[in-house]
Amino acid sequence: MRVDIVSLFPEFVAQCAAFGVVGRAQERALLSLHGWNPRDYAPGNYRRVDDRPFGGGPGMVMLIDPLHDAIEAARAADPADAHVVYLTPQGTRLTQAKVRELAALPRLILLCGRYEGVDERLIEAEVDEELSIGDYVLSGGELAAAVLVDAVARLQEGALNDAESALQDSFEGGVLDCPHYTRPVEHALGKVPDVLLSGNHAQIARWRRMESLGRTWLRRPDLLDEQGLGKADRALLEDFRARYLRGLDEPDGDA
Ligand code: 6GU
Repeated sequence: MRVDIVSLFPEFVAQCAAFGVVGRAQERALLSLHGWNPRDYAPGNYRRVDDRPFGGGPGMVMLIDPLHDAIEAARAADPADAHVVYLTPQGTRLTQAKVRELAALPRLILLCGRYEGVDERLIEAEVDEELSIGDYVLSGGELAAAVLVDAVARLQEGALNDAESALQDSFEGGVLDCPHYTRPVEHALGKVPDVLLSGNHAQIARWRRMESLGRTWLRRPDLLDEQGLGKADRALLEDFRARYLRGLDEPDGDA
């Protein structure tokens, strides 16, 4: 897929995408990134890209024209229809479901704001969707764009190796991942759970599923649709809860 970044700091996003799975996706030509700097489309010696807000108040607002011209230049660089996303804390929250939807498109244009924001008329005219990556404020959309690029890149067919893909599949159930351990078995920080050393693959799978469900219940109850769980999962979660509550009762016990 092709992703165009419209930003005062397009190299910032490119750097974030240069390593690991995303860097490899670019080497494999599964992802191509292109930067467009609105400053390059701003006239005059000052190349001004922002101005004071009508109505007064602090901060600056990004001007329509440099952004508009940068977006149009990005659109014209490829014949495929582009879905334009504005990264802003005012957007709807990015989820893995939205990532999957966007990852299936042929191309995206990501608009990154700085300052207090972007003139609303530019958003109305050019933007298809406004997205936020969470309930906190960043100083610009670039990090959010980098997050989105990472998330869509790893879903491109062929971006992940087999092992990474298998891992990915195991997350698709909407529950958190289970804990992982590697050597040594015995360490000053603790011992690896016996079940993982048992060689009993059914027991191992059962333990991992129980840990996943239990962690989701403890940490992210908002993700857990208990009614939607199958009978076996509900039983596993009951076992986890019973063990957890015993542990609360007996802080020195082995539960
Ligand atoms: Cl997309 N932009 C900014 N500036 N802050 C954010 C954000 C986006 N998502 C969460 N915080």
